[in-house]
Amino acid sequence: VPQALIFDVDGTLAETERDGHRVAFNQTFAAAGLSWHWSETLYGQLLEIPGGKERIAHYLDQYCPPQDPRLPPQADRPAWIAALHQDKTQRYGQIIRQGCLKPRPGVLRLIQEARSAGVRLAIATTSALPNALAVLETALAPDAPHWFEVIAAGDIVAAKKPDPAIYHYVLQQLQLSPQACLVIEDSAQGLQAATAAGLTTLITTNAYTQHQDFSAAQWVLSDLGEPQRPCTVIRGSLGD
Ligand code: XBP
Ligand code: MG
Repeated sequence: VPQALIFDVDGTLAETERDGHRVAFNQTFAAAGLSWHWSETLYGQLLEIPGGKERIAHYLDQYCPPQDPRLPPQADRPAWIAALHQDKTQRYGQIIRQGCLKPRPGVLRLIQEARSAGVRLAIATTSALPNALAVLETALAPDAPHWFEVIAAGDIVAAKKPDPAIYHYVLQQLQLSPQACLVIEDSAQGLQAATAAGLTTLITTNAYTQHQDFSAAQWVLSDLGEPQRPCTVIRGSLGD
């Protein structure tokens, strides 16, 4: 039994990308007078860049003409992107808090069992802190942020996943070795970050990540399962 569980947020605790983050980005772009629209398919590709600001910067680089006169000059772009992202965070919070976001199967059960067994809990997410809190409070419970000893989010470290920095940070805060912890993630970038920090990872896949390379994971499951609706084991043995 691990001493601590470290959870990713987006795609792991709840499905937040397609109808949450993606919609908030598009609302922000429209409000800023930009003709950008991130379709479900394009968003799947853009998800390879974790972090909202990083994703916008990547989109500008790869999909927009370099000398577009409607865009600010290169030197002003980091601040412009940060402002867009701040607006997106606001809108995402509204979408999540007004909606009826459900946790993924088995998430609440595992967290509750861990809490009653005295297993410590932490969060390691690329998303901004207000967004992570909105998901915890809406999908889990209003007091859920207090269940987690560490909530490491967004810019708390300089380099986002797949860099291991966020996991190093969580381990340092918990004062635990990687061997004492288990990570639950949904994406290859998250798995790469955790693995590089020496952590063992359980993957629950979703529509955006199911085709990714999870060979470094200890277990790959469709989800965490419920007693009435068991998960599908994609790789690994639950006896391990
Ligand atoms: C998911 C992400 C995030 C969100 C956007 O991170 O890649 O970038 O899509 O979040 P994780 P922000 O699965 O590690 O939680 O706009 O708040 O950056
Ligand atoms: Mg994720």
